Amino acid sequence: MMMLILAALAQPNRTLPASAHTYVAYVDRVVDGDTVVLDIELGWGLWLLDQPVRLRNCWAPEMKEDKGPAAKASLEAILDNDHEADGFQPGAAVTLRSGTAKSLGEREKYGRILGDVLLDGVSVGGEQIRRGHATRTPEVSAVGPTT
Ligand SMILES: [Ca+2]
Repeated sequence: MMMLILAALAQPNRTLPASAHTYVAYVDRVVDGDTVVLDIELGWGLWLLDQPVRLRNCWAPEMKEDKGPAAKASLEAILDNDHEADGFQPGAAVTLRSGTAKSLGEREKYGRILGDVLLDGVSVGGEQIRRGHATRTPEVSAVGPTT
């Protein structure tokens, strides 16, 4: 990855794609109602493992807040890889979508990737909002590309 990052820095005027990047990823665990840890498959046998991903445009209460644990449980229920077995099972395959050219490489204030996570084509963050465990946050505090 470092080589890729250095190559990107050496070409500051390169044209960024207009469309989002889309990756296959697998759910490792749920951190809270709006953050998951994913193993992201980049292609060519390359992986980004254990990446905290903040669901874009979705805000759920912190774990220390009253409604935090319920929001986490809801996201675990959505992303559970085995609904027959008790508790949360990791490994569900999801689609991770980056931003468009304007927001490519977008990360939020704690350095987490900001992305859209889709399960069977449905936005996981949107589902959290529909279930009443999160609110939409177009103003989520992004700090822009880390490069
Ligand atoms: Ca289960």
